[in-house]
Amino acid sequence: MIDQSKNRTVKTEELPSYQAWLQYKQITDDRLHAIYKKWLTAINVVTSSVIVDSAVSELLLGVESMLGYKPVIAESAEEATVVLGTVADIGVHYDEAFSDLGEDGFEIKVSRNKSGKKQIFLAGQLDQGVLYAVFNLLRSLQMHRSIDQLATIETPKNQLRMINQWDNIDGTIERGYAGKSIFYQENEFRAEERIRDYARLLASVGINAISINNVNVWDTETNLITPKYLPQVRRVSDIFNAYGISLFLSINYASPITIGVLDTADPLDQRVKDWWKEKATEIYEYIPNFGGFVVKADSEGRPGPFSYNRDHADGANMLAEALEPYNGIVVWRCFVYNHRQDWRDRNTDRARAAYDHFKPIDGKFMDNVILQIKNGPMDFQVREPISPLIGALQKTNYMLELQITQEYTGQQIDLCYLIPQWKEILKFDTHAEGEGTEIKDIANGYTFGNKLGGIAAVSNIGDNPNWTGHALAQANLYGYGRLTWDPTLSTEEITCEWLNLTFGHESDVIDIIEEILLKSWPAYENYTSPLGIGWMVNPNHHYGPNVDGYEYSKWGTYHFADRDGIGVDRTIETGTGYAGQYFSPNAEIYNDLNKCPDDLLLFFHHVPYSHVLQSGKTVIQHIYDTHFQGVEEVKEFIDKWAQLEGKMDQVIFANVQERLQLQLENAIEWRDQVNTYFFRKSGIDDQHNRMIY
Ligand code: GCV
Repeated sequence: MIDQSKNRTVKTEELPSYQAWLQYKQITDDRLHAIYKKWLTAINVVTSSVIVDSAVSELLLGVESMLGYKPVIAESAEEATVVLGTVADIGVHYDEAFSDLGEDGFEIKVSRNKSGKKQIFLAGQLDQGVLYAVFNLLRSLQMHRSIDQLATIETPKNQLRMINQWDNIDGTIERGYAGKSIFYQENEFRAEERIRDYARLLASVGINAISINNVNVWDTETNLITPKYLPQVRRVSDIFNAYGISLFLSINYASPITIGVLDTADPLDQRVKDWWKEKATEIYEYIPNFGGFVVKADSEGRPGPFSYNRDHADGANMLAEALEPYNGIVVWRCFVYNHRQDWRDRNTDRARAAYDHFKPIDGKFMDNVILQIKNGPMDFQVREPISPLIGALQKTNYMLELQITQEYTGQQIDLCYLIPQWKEILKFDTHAEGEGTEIKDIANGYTFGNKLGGIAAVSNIGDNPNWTGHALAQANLYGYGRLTWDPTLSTEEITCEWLNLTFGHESDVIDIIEEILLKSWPAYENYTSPLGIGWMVNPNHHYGPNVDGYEYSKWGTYHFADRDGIGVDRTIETGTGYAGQYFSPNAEIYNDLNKCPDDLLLFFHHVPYSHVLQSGKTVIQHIYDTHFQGVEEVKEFIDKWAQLEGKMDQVIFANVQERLQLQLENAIEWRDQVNTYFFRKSGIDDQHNRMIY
């Protein structure tokens, strides 16, 4: 890209859209600049480690970029205005006491020492806490907070704060909408600089674990755990470790056959156990800090223990035993269902599958296994109920899985800000231990006293210069990290932070973007599939409408629309019984046609088009109204965005403007196909006589 004013090519790394929320914009307010400058002149580093080195270089970079000078590294306490290190190391040099911070926690203290000197202490319980303290301080400065507001004590609410890359080693990304992989190209690893910048972005929002390859582990990727690739995996691991992030690999459950010499992957076969033990030893020789394995087994055609009539506890424990001596963990996914269903079969219900498979083996998993459960029982739809398995498992470690990449929510062509959706998920009351047993407290292991807990999410980045394809989709990655750190943060707080860090502080800019972001999930829901039924997308790539696209397929995702009505009967009495997998009173609410919330009605009930919703509208009129409304909302986004021209970075402006036009085309297609389909099926007119084809 040519910067006309400087008459030179601007490097990708210099683009604000590349720097994302780590732009460290210059502070132009003289008063604020002067205050910050007094406090940030000399840094005394009392802990020496790779992670603390990252913290120091980030602090120097941030201060220089925001305030225009580089603080000096002070040799002594006397000169220092900032003291940075672990609680223990600070204790050796200073007479300061810190709170009990927990493993990844930190404290920022602002004080004057005995001689009246101003000092900021950035103290971590461990090294990674120091890094989090630095990022927290830098965020506060970018938010233009006063010195009084800098002091804070934070401990992350989730132990595992994980990102799953679905990158293939040929450079493609399964469900990736932002270019190619930053990790791989044509079966080799790519340059490391961009990976480091990704590590910085992730660490800045508190992520502490990453799996770097697709959970569908194809033949070449199976070799990532062999000496052919382990040295390169080690290099990537070192980059992430320097930012407090441990590296995991997705493995092929059938590895002993695919890359070993065995004819079985039976988890109870001693040869298989030994193979994995030797493999673990080899991996840890290369990568002593290796995090562990992520496993998709018996799912969508991937191999698993079912082939040997073993259950998933047998499979997971066999791997866990191999990793245990090295403190490695097994992340075992619960996305297990029959993907070869006969659409004529009305008894099999994909929504039931995770609970049916895993509830009976609750308590059989080793301590270093953690199950990973998708937020909904189907697959990351714009709206679906919470997986009933969360709360039902009470003697097993498990964590929540979210999808940042927008597979079913507009593929980063359409805008869909997902933080409000995730907030609803985290706040959902399962009633597993009576009223107030929210997902956020179950996922982190607190409710049932689990040893491990946390949240994982599928990443939305690629090698697009702006990381996420749609520049505003960066907000989903940012918000995911922040929510994983602290699920009690409100949508408003997270949105405000991201906007200030990315766009600065002009309220006429910020207010417009905030409004668009907050309206985008409801708008997307309005013009796509109604009332919780989901799907209706084009098969395979999942973008754009195709009402019957999956109706006669094997994937178990049906809407059962006929001339009289639509929806899946999942009630206890006449349906698949899925509603009964919830605790009371959720089970009764979902099961009861009159109590079930409108937005999930068609997920739980098959109803006539004339059924009157709690909103007072009929189902068919709701379908027409929301689809017309959704398109109007996208038009509003376009008008609002146009007001921002010249008020922000031109590259970001143009990117979003272009995507919004594409979104409008998509929304119109959804509106017209869905409305026409249901008008033709039902023969019922729109009360407002709008154009339906
Ligand atoms: C990685 C859905 C997606 C698949 C994905 C799978 C999973 O089916 O369409 O691309 O595979 O979920 O989560 O394993």
